[in-house]
Amino acid sequence: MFQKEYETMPRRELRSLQLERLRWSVRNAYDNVESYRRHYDQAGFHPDQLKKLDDIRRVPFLTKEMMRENYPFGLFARPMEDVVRLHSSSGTTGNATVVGYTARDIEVFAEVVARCLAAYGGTKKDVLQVAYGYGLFTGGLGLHYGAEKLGAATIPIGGGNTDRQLMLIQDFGTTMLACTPSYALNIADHIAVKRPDFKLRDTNLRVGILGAEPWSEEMRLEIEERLGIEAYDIYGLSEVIGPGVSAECEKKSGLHIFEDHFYAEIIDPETGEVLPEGEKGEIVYTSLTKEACPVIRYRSRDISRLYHDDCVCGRTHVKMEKVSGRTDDMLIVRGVNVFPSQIESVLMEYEGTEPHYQIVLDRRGAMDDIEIQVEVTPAIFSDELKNLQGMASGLEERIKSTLGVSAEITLVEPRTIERSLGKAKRVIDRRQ
Ligand code: DLL
Repeated sequence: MFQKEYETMPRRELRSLQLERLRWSVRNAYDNVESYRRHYDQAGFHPDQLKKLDDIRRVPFLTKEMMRENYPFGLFARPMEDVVRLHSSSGTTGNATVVGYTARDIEVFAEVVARCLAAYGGTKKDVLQVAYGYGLFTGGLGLHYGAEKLGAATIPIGGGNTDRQLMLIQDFGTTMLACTPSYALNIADHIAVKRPDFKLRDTNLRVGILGAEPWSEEMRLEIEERLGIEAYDIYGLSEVIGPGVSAECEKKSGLHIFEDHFYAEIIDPETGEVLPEGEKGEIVYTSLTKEACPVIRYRSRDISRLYHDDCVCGRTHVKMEKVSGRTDDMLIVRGVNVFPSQIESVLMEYEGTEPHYQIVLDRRGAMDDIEIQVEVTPAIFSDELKNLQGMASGLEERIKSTLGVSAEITLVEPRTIERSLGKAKRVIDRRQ
């Protein structure tokens, strides 16, 4: 463990540390950010009302909209002279969200990522290839600083250029590879099609550090098998810090949230009500130590569940289930709520499919139409037409019985769905 004293802190002690830090963090926001002050004054909330941890429920939520309205620096609690780094979300809809870090924030960011790497068995003897994008996205630099903090030899290659990735894995003796799960599959495909001579299993690569997008258990198995690695989940979001909010441990059952820095709650996304432990809903985060950009009760839109399970790894921090989707990812098709991750699970359980798919939504008259394009293995594709038709209708039936919606399945040739270097684009919505 990278910071055992925090990661295994007895719950009582942890809660009292959280309360102390919560008070500091809310004060930091209220005293130094005008938008927070106005927001709280209007709602009749004052930081002095925080007497115990549960009082956090009195604090009004922070939403993505509020972050956008304050573009670029409106939510900063420190002057620019104290800010040493800026990151930003891509901002495909509306203003981008900008986050700033003080030197101390960067230190914490590196520490939590180093904790993740240690949880996957990483040590300073490792050689870590960072294939997340560098730049405004927090993935590349986040993993980079964490790997250096751990003392690993860090390779800042960034995303893409798969042949070069393979060359470095071989020549530099890479032991851990950090990238999105969709890019990991992309690498597996590339080897299968273009470099069948390349034997990944003969290299030192043994661990994948995969995150930044939802991926199913079925996809984990596929990646582990095809790349011959252990694939671990890493989670985070720019607003809260970047990667390193939570990580799986060797048990690979849920991700420990580093609760000495991030306080998590689950709410009902419709009513905003806090749900009891174990129930599924939207995760809300509060940063407990961030100086430049405090987020207090930030509605992440990510859907998960929180629980404690006396983990064998010894960490006392709460676990979150693998994120199954986002409230704003949820597709409403003919009135039925559908998550892309549910579709993925059905597709991947079916023999002959490849883990590359796209969901295309359209409107035919007044009706929503859903088409799922999924790649099949070369062997299946060269099969007789009637077998392909049988497979498509088999999948349609399974989608219907599992999700309750009818979808049209189109089986497509291997390698026809566009590959991503970073986060995959699974849904094309043409309904507007
Ligand atoms: O994706 C940070 C990150 C970089 C995490 C590298 C892990 C590895 P954003 O671009 O702000 O930050 O996107 C955050 O991505 O709210 C989730 O919806 C999704 N996400 C991130 N990690 C996971 C994961 C980075 N492990 C948004 N599983 C989050 C599922 C994830 N979804």
